[in-house]
Amino acid sequence: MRYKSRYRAGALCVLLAFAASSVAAATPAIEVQNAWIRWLPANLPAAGYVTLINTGDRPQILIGASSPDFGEVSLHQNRNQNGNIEMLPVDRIAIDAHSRVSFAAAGYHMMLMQPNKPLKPGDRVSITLRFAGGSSLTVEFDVRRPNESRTR
Ligand SMILES: [Cu+2]
Repeated sequence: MRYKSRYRAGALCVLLAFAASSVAAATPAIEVQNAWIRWLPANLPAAGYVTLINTGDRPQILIGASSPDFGEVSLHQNRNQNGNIEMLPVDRIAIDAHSRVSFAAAGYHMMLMQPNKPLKPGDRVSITLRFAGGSSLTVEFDVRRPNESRTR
């Protein structure tokens, strides 16, 4: 009798584990901190910064981003080429298991091109981050002046 009820509990655990893994396919095990957009005057292109924290046991790979407010969002990295800072497109940003990538510190940013409306400090912009494996995460970014980057 006791044996039987243990077996049932085991079957329930398997079901719960299965349900949890199918949810994980849609939403990555990623926490987001300090999502902000550096606003520049005179229609200069804005850049998005964020800290992505991988709370899971598997690496997560950011492969793209999009926003209803911009025609194009691309991943860029600043690199020092013989003393000149150049920005180059990157097609993936890996976040190892149980680690974080801070865009600003790693030289990454999201280049926001073709705005659908003028941005101003205080606005919020929704950007969807796409990860390898088909999961995605929509994040609200605060639009700030460059000298407000350290607030929050
Ligand atoms: Cu750029």
